[in-house]
Amino acid sequence: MKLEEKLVKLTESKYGKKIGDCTDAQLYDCVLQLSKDMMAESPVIEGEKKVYYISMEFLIGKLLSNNLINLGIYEELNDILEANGKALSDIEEAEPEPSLGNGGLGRLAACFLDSIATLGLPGDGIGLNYHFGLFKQVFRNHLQKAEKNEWIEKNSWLNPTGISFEVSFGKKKVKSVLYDIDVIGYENGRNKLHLFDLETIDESLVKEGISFDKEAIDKNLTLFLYPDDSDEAGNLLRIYQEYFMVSNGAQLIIKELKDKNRDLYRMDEYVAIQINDTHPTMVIPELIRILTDQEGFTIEDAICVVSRTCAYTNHTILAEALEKWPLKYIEKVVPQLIPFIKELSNRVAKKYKDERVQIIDKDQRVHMAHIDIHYGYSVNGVAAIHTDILKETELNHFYQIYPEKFNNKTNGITFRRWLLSCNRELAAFLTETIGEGYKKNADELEKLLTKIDDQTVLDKIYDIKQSNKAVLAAYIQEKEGITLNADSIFDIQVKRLHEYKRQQMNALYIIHKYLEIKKGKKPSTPLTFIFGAKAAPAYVIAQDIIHLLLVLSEIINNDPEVSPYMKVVMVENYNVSYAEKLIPACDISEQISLASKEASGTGNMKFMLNGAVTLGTEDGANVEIHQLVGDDNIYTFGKDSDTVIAHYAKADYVSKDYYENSPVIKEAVDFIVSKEALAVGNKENLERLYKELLNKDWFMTLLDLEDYIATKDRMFADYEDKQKWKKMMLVNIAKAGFFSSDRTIAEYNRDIWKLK
Ligand code: 26Q
Repeated sequence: MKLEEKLVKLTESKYGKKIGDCTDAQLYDCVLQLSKDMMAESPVIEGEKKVYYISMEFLIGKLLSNNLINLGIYEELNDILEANGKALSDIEEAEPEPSLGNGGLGRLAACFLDSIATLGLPGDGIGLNYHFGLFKQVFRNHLQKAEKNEWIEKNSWLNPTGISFEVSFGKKKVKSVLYDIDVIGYENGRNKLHLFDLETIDESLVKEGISFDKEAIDKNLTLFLYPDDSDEAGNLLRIYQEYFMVSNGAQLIIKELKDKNRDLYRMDEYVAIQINDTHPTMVIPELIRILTDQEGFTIEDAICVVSRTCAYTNHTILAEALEKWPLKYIEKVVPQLIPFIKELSNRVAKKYKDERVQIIDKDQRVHMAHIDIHYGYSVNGVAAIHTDILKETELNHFYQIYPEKFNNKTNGITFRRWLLSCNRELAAFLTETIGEGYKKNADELEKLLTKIDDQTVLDKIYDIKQSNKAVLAAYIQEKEGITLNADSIFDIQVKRLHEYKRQQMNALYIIHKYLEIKKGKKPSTPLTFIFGAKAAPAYVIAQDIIHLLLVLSEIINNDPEVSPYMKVVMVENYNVSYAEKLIPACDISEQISLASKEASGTGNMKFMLNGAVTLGTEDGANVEIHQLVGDDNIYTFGKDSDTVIAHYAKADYVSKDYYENSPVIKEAVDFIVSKEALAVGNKENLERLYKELLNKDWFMTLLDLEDYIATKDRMFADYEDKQKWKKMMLVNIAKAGFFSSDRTIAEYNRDIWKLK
């Protein structure tokens, strides 16, 4: 049956209407069904060995547009709808965004699933089906408020499977239910994302905002994604969630092996388990427990085969983000795991005396990463500099023991979502200019370099950017009620809010620029500063930084002297869908983390691919971007990672010295508690932030501020040279091929999974 006939059949049977008479929501429902039916017909990817990517987060974003692209029917459907007076883009708006992740790590997992299927590799995701996911962010009185995010509708991408397992928390038992989401490769077969839910989940537990009874585990377990990304203490609920996920995951893996009559003693020949950060670490003792208690393995055999099956990815060097759970907590949640964790720990203690490599430390805390490193066969970092720091500093004592386990896998992004879907105009132009090949082989983007002197190509890339900026300006007008000048420079920083990412440094630049304009020094081209970020609700300073940004936005946008030259926007509830609108419209990509702290970053890659120029420190994957595009096509500044690491080692960074020695820094910092700022903002928030910067500044904002200001000013000046800027855009696009997650996944497979 033809596509149009299929759709007509659906709209008529579901709503008794013709396509043109349906609402966008009705059409979304029908197109959802149509895609699901087509995906179900696509063959499941099979093979001897399969990878399970196990992760607390899968930040998959809306799925419609991507699935249509991967099914190869986007254009055709677009035309059909248009012929009926409908727009696919409107229909896409009707889809709710699943909010199953915090940020980078969760989005990476989603990109990886797309690439695993696209490369035709057998590989499934294992995670949790959080009903309200990560909180929805709203702004009230210039402060972030968290609300529940209801995203699951009656008809959705979730397919009930009928599969259910029992999970024991000591004597308490709960049951799971499994939902699958099909993951369709780009013009390839199908894998699955397995999301476990609690059978007895009770949404009515949530009354106000995001508060609920934390004790009622049998009702709350899969309500929320713990909204903490590396700060503040974790809690028992997080451990309950982690164990619920891994116990279900382990049972599913063993069930699938048994269904295929595989010999469990040779599990490692059929299965690789990629542990996404330490959050799923308990899968190691859990598998060992199941194999010994239920499958008759000796502890020796169980440890041996599990260790050859599990591989660990590290995403951070922030000490506070490395999970260390008190043994007591784990004992309270899953007493049955304790003997196994102790056994694993004892074996290590017997062999190695070094306190730094122990699993259970002197304070009876369990270092989750240490379980992964001792009892997994691979440890990887997510960018070259990050892996080097792990080897040389953070995990050096482990590297000494197991040099062969350590490897780098520089992150990547799926070009289906971050180019073909979010920037259709650019993708179409690239196809016209260098052919279709880059869609499957991202390195072919380099062909664009042959056009570096082709004026039509340069102009067109620039024009597409301008048109994306106009689209974004209209969207921001509608959503945020702020009018932007589409001809201004769009300078964008979007990512989770964290001091190490230094949104506060960007804010200080904005203050500096504001004061300069006040003094009569106007920029040649108007400037637009855009932020998007959620902050963990318990992370106090992060809330203060959001407050400052909202206060600055209020002051500056309403100042008739300044607002024609600069505007500041903090978009509400930044998420994947918002990113898809912001990234294609960006001129300057802010990647300004304190060197050594950002493991990789993946936003940096998305911006580059869409023709933005990076303003960044030599951190994470920025280093590799720099190497690829060369000195002339990136703006770097700030102290390097060695210098920063030395400051920490010697504890000799004193922020006040920088404040006192630089009138520019002093003026900007003082503004935070100026009369003007206090007239709009709260004393408590602003004073706390001011004091933090002066007395602590753990992430060394003031260390790099002057260099940042100078470099950013140079960048704005260079923007005036349109020809130069256009060439920089082109080089950035052309060199982005390396950051395709297809490349990353091919490397995981070659070095770690060895699937085929
Ligand atoms: C830990 C303990 C208790 C509760 C929560 C957590 C927790 C939750 C989420 C800790 C960390 C995270 C998320 C980390 C993350 O997103 N890291 C990012 O991973 C990206 C993909 O590799 C990198 O590009 C980023 O550099 C890194 O910050």
